[in-house]
Amino acid sequence: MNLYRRMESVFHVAGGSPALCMPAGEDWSYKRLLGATERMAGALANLGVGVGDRVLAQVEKTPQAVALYLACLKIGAVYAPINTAYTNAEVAYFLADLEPALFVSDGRAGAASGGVRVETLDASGGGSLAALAARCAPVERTVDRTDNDVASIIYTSGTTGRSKGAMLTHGNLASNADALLKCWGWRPDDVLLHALPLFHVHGLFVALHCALLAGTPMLFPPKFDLSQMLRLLPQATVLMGVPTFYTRLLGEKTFDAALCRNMRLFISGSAPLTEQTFAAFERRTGLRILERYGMSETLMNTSNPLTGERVAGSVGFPLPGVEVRVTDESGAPLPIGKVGDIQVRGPNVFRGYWRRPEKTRDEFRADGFFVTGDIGTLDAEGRLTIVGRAKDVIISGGYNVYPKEVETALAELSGVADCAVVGVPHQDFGEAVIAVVVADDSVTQARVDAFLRPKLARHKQPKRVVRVAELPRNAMGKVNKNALRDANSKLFAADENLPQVGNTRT
Ligand code: MLC
Ligand code: AMP
Repeated sequence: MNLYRRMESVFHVAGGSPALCMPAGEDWSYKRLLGATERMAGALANLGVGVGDRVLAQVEKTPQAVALYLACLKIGAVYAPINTAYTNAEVAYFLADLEPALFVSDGRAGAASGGVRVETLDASGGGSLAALAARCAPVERTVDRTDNDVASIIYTSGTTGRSKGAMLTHGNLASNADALLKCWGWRPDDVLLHALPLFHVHGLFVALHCALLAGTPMLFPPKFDLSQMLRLLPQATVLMGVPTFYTRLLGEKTFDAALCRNMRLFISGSAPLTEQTFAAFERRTGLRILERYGMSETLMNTSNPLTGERVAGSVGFPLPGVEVRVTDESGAPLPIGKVGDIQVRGPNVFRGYWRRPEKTRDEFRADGFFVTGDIGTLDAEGRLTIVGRAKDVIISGGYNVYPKEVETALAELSGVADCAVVGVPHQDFGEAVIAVVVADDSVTQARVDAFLRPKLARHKQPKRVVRVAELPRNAMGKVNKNALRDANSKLFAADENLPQVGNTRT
């Protein structure tokens, strides 16, 4: 059924109790969120957006943005959020690929819409769409949808460096939320500290859905801000974050067990949590971070247990209804303890890539298992440990960066003869993007920064440019990226401005 139908029945019951608690503004009750969603649905209908139409959204994290997402679910439209850091050049690609009926922009200057209708929703929750919603009659009717109907398209890049839209259905979203509510023992008195962005599955589906389907409050800062987090933590019972959240908290001397007095669950995902961070966090707070594993195409796959041993370095057991196997290159399942491709099957697995049937076929096995591109191993108890990635992707602070995309952009800079982009260890972001270039003296860090700024979002831009005489290549002519990673593995080791997790003690 339409996922929003379930949510609205929860909202009616929750009524005047808080839904979104704004650190710098008025709190939103469930009743207010329900009303805002109905008016936003009115605005979308007024603009001619209907069942199956795509809505591309590049909007800041506000209650109005939540109402926009919920309104899309309600009227059967397909919500496609993209990172607010994307440049206008990057946005042009999404507009062309998605062909949305509407583009909701944060109102930045210079964005060309390629003929698509544009409305704005800005960081204060204002803008032309908000103004229209205030004028429109609320729409009460929630459209019928089946489990198989697409609710959202989440863009995720492939090894080719071009983003593909992963089509997630109402059934994918609902089943995954149900599994998480159960596994994480969601309680009526839970208060979620929601500090993630709203344009990825972690913040939009995992975090938001748990709270909305339980009718519990969220503390809703616009982004992760360390001092604000320290102020909000004592009011919260659950935090979901990427590992950078935890290393930053540990880097703060005043972060201690007393601030976590009401916390029952710290959840980490989207990138590997190091055993060092896991151990340092337990020493400081007495609490063990619960690590789980997911991706845009599959939502959440595995989780460490709520009760029972949470093992550092492991991402835990398959969620209820989810099957996980580890195979060799031919697709044959491997025995316990062997390292191979992680494949996933279940109600959480997406329907396919938007307008890319061949790519969809390539990534599924005949028996319905999806090839994640991650490499791992299962132990005798059924716990999964991720040991690496087959896909050429860098995960920086929880954001995926595709080297090919950065290399293609950088190759256009005059003076660059050859280049390779890799991720190297970084205390704050886990991995940092660096570019290794064969180039003349004109190719400085400053010139690379200035050249890439209008082309690529900030997190994709190399934090260091390293010049070499030539790139190491194998007999096939392919760049040996492992050699580049090894040679540059200590590049950020001496950065004293970064939180040193291992050294912090209370
Ligand atoms: C910001 N910057 C980054 C960055 N985020 N650089 C590399 N990697 C990142 N992730 C840039 C900024 O633009 C800035 O550039 C500089 O780095 C320092 O900025 P900051 O103020 O320290 O960054 P901040 O705003 O605090 O952001 C850091 C962060 C944020 C970790 C809080 O990146 C974040 O919220 N990440 C979460 C991503 C996420 O939700 N992932 C889920 C994907 S879903 P300058 O100009 O100052 O040099 C998924 C599936 C699953 O993976 O399993 O969940
Ligand atoms: P995305 O494509 O942005 O959804 O990112 C998904 C990828 O993030 C996965 O394929 C993994 O490589 C990685 N990932 C997510 N959770 C974890 C985790 N707990 N440990 C290691 N990697 C993770």
